[in-house]
Amino acid sequence: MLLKNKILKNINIWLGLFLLFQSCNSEIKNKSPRIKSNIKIDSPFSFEIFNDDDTVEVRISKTINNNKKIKKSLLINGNDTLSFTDKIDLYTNRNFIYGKNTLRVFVYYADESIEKYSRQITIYPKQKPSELGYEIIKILPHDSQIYTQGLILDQNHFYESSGQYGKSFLRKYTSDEFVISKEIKIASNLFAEGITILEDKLFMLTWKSNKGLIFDKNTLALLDTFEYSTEGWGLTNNERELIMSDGSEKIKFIDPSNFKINKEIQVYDNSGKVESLNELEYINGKIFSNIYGQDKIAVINPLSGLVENYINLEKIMNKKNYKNIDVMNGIAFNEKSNTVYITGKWWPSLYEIKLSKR
Ligand SMILES: [Ca+2]
Repeated sequence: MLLKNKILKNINIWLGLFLLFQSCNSEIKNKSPRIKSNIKIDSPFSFEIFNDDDTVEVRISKTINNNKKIKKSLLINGNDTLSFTDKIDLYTNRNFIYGKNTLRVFVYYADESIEKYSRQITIYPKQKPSELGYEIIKILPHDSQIYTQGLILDQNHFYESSGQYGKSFLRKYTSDEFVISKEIKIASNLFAEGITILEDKLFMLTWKSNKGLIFDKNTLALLDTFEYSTEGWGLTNNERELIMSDGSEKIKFIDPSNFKINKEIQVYDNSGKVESLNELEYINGKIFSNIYGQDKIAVINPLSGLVENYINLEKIMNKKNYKNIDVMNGIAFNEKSNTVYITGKWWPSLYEIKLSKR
């Protein structure tokens, strides 16, 4: 009997909790926590896509129940602040960046209240990237044990990082005889990624550890570490800033003295965002980027993120001749000869190529 009572009591508690939960739910439904919108943005639509030279019409209207008198409206776009009443036209070639842009609208009422609204739009470049041609100058040996993540030429040495957990290393070897001058193992919990040399320091990213390593470029002695919030993929520099990819369409420009992000660009071509940006090389004012999984290099404008050219390297190597090779990755620039070195993960060759306009 006692047991029965206990069960009944438990059922009652559960029933009570259930009813309480139900009533809470209906209360939330009845009293919407959403703030009432007094303004509608009629144009542009959310996530609407525009091209270069398009006009973006920004148009707002009051909702039916809004009787408040509008004193003025402001549109904030990038660094521009524009005053308008209910409609204003913007040109996409003024202060927009390729990719996602957020337009902010501030509505000031006569009763001193202010409302803020925002809308995201996307800008695509109109221009289709042209293809660059290439000529193979030389085919050189490449250690097929290297799972190439970063490749650079600095004076008479190549520096190359090899990835994977427990197997990552950094190698420095001569560019003429391919003799190893120095090689160091990377801690087994780190997956080595992109490398770049700025002044006498070699900076290395790691894939998912949010941790970068700084080495002395001569001795490869570890000097310091740094942190970042995204994955680490490719790395290069413009002599002032580190330039970093993270596997997305974004490229970050980082101050090497404090690792703060100075700027970020979104990489777009005429058909949309270009993701999986991998190994990087800064060549004559442009960012060259391997695209992960494709034998294709994007030549990117560092100011706008526009892909100006593609280099199609699908035919550089007859892959049927080789087993166990992975994706193309690795771009290094030879300033003296104005040539570019290309390789891939576990590739047996390093290709020296000269680029040409088609
Ligand atoms: Ca490189």
